Amino acid sequence: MAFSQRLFDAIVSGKPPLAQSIVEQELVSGADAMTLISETMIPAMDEVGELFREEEFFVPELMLAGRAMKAAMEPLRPLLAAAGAKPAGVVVAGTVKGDLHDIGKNLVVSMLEGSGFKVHDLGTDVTPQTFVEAIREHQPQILCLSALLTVTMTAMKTTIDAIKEAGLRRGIKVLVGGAPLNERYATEIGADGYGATATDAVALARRQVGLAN
Ligand code: B12
Repeated sequence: MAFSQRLFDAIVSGKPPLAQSIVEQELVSGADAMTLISETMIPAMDEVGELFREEEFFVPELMLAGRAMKAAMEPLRPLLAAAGAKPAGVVVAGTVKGDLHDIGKNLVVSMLEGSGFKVHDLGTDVTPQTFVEAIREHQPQILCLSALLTVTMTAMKTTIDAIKEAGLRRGIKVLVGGAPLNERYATEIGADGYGATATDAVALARRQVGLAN
């Protein structure tokens, strides 16, 4: 089954334990992890965003839906990670300063791990300096930056500039993503690539390390 109305409703209405148990049941019935994410769970978050925009939902509902999405991701995470085999490269990832959204970033991290990348996830609200230090420490080939707010998109540029100033820009490919971004903005701020989905993140990362898709 491609679309699960029960799961969609459990996420939109912000019920974490219910959302998680529906995912577990769907998996037992043979549902595919990526199909559940792309055809039910992401559309549910889009619906929540729409209800927030229309002022039918407010921050508490947004938070509950976010928690339900995270709970629903729990049983899927090991399945996404199990999909890959040999280490493909090293990645540092994080949501930029001022931004607390991490559901999309976590999906990108899980998918990259599933494709064999070793990912150092710095979490949310990550300062440019913390990114710089993590690059020094982990020597990644790829940096993944995520932002969901128009006001925090600019922190991506600040981060890229800080990496340049630290003399670390040459050795690393910077990939950016998040709902308010597009290809043009990515080019403007000097990123190496933009991806609209976690699947794009994997394709871009594989390309950057010279692996065919
Ligand atoms: C859940 C949510 C929250 C939760 C976040 C919980 C969490 N742990 O993440 C909470 C309640 C904390 C929250 C808070 C706020 N939120 Co909010 N939130 C959302 C919501 C509903 C869903 C976001 C989400 O998880 N989407 C699902 C994931 C899977 O999608 P995604 O993040 O886009 O990621 C995908 C791609 O973008 C891509 N991707 C993501 N990162 C990367 C990185 C790379 C390198 C690549 C290649 C790809 C990639 O791959 C992902 C998977 O396919 C959106 C609406 C929406 N539909 O986007 C609003 C939304 C983003 N929030 C919004 C707002 C305004 C806020 C608040 C300011 C509200 C307030 N007044 O306090 C605060 C800001 C807090 C802060 N400082 O960050 C606005 C932003 C408007 C704008 N243009 O700036 C939105 C768009 C809602 C709206 N319609 O108005 N929010």
